[in-house]
Amino acid sequence: MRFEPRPRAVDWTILAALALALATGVVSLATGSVRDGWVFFLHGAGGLTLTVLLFWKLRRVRPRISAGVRSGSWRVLLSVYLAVVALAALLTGVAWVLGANLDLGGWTLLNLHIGLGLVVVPPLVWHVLMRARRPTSEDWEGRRTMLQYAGLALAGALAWRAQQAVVAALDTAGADRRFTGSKPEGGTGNRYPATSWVLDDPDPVDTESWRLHVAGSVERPFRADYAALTGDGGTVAPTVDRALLDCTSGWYVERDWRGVRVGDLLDAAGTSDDARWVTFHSVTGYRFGFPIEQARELLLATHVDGERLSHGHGYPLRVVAPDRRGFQWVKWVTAVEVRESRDWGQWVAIFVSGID
Ligand SMILES: Nc1nc2c(c(=O)[nH]1)N[C@H]1C(S)=C(S)[C@@H](COP(=O)(O)O)O[C@H]1N2
Ligand SMILES: [Mo]
Repeated sequence: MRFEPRPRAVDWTILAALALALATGVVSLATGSVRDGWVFFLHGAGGLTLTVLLFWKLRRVRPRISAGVRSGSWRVLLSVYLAVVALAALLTGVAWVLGANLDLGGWTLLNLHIGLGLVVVPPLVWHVLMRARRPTSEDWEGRRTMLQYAGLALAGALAWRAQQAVVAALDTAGADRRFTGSKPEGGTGNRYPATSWVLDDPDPVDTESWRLHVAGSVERPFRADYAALTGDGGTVAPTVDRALLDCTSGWYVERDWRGVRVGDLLDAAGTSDDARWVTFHSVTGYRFGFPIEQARELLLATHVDGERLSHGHGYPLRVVAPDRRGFQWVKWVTAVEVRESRDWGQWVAIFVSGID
């Protein structure tokens, strides 16, 4: 039996695998919960399967490519560009898993992988629009095709498993990765990278004038000063949560965060019956929201491992959101807004905040 499916089947499977890799890649950025571990598995196994498919395809079209490049056909050149970007995305993904990293001025090899993944999209769309041929039933027919695809899926899963084993055996920097791909940053307290993900870079917050506003769909909106939140003023009792901050740049730290439980703040304000979401606003305009039941469990931290938060890590107050990716841990919080509906604008705000 020939292991390689028919050309058109290979092409469409590449498209499906690319779509899967892109979709799981995007989704993986927004989740940090172990329950969503399968998303990361599909991303890894799908990427490895894609490598095999691309190998078949490139071997097949090689003569056409050389002819096209020699005659300077821009269509072929664009296709070559697509192949190069896609292969670079695969390569950087695998290299990251194997423990490699790069210092790209604050960006990591994982960021580069994400960037390459996004750069694949325009030439891919163009390639599909220009060249896609509808597959005929012959391309798929029969038990053979089913077996080929079962084999492919199995090979992807096994390659993924083997890769995990190799990394563990080599004990490279890749070995301590979480299922999200992130690697540990050591240290204690404030000693770990301070990350602002696009442009946020506020002046240090002056807690003489700073207040936390609790408002929106509540019965008794109020403001609290810094002392009230650290326990000195006694509005709400501080508590400590051990929680893991996992940034999509590919690192994580685990710390003891001390602060006030959001549920206590909401109880003090008395939420209305229609309250469904809670958005945390930063002094920079950055903001992120959570369903109210989840928001109640979160901590607004003033301290990390017993140290007052440094400016870079969000002094005076930051969100601590276990199982959520770092970008949702809003820093320099100044308002807790109780809402009746979801805040879609946050997806714009996290990209454009800090632009003045
Ligand atoms: N206001 C604001 N909060 C923010 C960010 C930001 O850019 N602005 N970056 C987020 C991202 S991407 C991460 S990973 C964490 C990083 O927290 P750290 O600076 O303590 O490492 O903060 C989050 N909170
Ligand atoms: Mo991040």
